[in-house]
Amino acid sequence: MKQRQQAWVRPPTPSFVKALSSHPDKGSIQFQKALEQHQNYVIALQQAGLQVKTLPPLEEFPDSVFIEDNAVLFPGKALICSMRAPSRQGEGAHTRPVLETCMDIFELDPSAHLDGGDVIQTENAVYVGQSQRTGPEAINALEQHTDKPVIPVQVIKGLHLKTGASYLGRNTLLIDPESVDPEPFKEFDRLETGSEESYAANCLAIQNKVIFAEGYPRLEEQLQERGWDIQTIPMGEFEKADGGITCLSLILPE
Ligand code: CIR
Repeated sequence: MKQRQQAWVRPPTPSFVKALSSHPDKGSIQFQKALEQHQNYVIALQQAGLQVKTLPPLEEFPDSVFIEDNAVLFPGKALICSMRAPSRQGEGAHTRPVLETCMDIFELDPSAHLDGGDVIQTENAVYVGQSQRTGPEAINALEQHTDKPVIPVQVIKGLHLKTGASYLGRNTLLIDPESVDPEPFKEFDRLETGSEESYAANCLAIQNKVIFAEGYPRLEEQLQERGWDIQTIPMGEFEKADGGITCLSLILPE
């Protein structure tokens, strides 16, 4: 029997209220509510057919719930990121031992900065955001681990490339062109968020199912019309910490 694809998550801890954020409501983050939203997220992953593995929470790292940023995963190997934000720099060392159990590990040179949230992988290319957190050195570092072309993308607004764009599969890309330069993605069938629904640009597709932030009805309807099966979940507490849906998991390549 084929094994289910795995998703790894790390629940928030009480220190999550001190997460890095540029959001105006960051002062009202509620830990208990974040924990409930995280539990809902896990259920959504399971309902999408993934096997979820929960790693221990890390109280000393307020942003460690955003585990996507710790590593870039390729089939059979993981590139552990070297993160620019000082308060996040020790997170990768905690995620590495679990990744080591099932794949080859490579560490990014500490002089090169890269967050996993800046990497979108498609069938034909690896796109890397040039953002507040990820610099041009990451392009070369990624090229050493993939045969696909590595294409830089300017992040205009927001934290990461994936804050403003998501690849769903079937050549479909969701994008906020005010946050992410759309030019490198012109070959895709693009669905634009508009500035009011920009937060929903970050979503997670598992085959035909899309885990999607609650409260963005226009985009939700457009995706449904295109045949995607949408599962909405509340993301308010994570949004206040500049985090989106993909940030909350590491999905192991099949
Ligand atoms: C940070 O500033 O690092 C966190 N508060 C948010 C990280 C979001 N991660 C992601 O987009 N992959």
